[in-house]
Amino acid sequence: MEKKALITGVTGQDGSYLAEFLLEKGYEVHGIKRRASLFNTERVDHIYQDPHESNPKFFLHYGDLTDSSNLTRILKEVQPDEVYNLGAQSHVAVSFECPEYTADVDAIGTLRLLEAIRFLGLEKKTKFYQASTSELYGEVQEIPQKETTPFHPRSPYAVAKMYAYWIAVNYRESYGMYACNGILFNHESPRRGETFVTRKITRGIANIAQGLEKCLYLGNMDALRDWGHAKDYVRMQWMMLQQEKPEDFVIATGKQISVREFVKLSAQNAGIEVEYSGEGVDEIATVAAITDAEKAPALNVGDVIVKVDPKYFRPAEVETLLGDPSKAKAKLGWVPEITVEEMCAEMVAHDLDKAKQHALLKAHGHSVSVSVE
Ligand code: NDP
Ligand code: GDR
Repeated sequence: MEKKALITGVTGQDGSYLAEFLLEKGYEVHGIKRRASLFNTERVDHIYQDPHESNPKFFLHYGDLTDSSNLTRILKEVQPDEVYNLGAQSHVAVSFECPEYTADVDAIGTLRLLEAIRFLGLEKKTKFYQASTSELYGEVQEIPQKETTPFHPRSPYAVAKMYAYWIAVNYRESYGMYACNGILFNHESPRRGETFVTRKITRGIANIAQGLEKCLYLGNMDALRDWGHAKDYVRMQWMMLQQEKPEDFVIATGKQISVREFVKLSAQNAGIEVEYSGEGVDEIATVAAITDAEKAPALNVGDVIVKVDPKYFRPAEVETLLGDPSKAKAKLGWVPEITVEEMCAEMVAHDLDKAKQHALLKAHGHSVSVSVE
């Protein structure tokens, strides 16, 4: 029998890769999208299926994690075998600006979904995946972090996700639900939101190389992250729901690099060697050499392309994260296939393509706006 999956956050980075993955596996896939004043389905447009055609396998429903009756209605209609709760206000820095909303969506939204499953009597049928996060470790108590490492969240986002983590565990223990947490470390791709640091860097450097922007402003350059590729991580989300018993898993690469190193790597992929000078808020990255002038026609040796802007510092920072994915490897045979170097190359190539198109439009007199945050 064909399985049905429901994905919250289907229009996001992970939701789009997961929907593709499940469709390839033969699932009927339902996703929840939010109402927006502009189209917000760009990441899933390529898998859109016209509901008027015969036998569609991909369905989008309007909904929101803040709306219990809506979630209950969709769950009742779909009767999913698997629910992937990926929807969230997922930006750590923004959670300091909008803490109450973040708690409502990320913490109580998870409770709403679990409670709707229970209310509908689906708790023995529907398996539940919760998008937990390495941000739970925050002020790290142990290096590397594994499933047993104590939590110390450092942002309203992480505190909300901590509630979601424990409520998923609680529904598992209280009602025998197949509910599990994937404690995922940072994962990126060309579909990563433009305000997360990796994408901000690859996009910023591509735009600067093509003459669309002058300088990239960043916050904490010392932050260390264990960055993997979203494609590898959604595969693991599915694997976690195919076990006999629900368990929580850390998903990570086991390797970390700093924001500063990620800038350097991105620049190299854009045909530029950079050198750093200055310290703290005065640190800058300057073009030391151009290795591929076709990729970076707008730059000259000596140009300053990265500066620090303290507005990107967070009230409480997570300085270092490094995951230990041994349990996932031992129990599920999961290993990441894409390295941070390969991922960075893919992201820069994608953003350079876009920047070249924009530069061409600009050269022909069209107005091109490059949003920066
Ligand atoms: P994105 O920010 O790319 O996607 C978030 C999704 O949630 C979007 O589809 C967004 O809709 C949707 N959403 C936001 N608010 C609501 C709401 N109120 N009701 C319903 N849907 C909502 O995140 P990622 O794909 O990167 O991450 C997926 C999940 O995994 C998130 O829960 C995130 O917190 C978690 N996570 C991510 C990691 C990462 O490194 N990427 C690591 C660990 C955990 P819209 O498109 O309309 O904005
Ligand atoms: P993070 O990702 O907070 O780890 O959360 P992000 O890419 O936003 O930050 C990573 C690190 O880079 C530092 N940084 C900057 N960050 C941003 N966004 N913009 C900047 O200009 C900048 N300069 C330096 C940050 O301070 C931080 O240390 C992501 C999200 O996907 C969460 O949803 C997820 O749970 C975690 O990863 C795991």
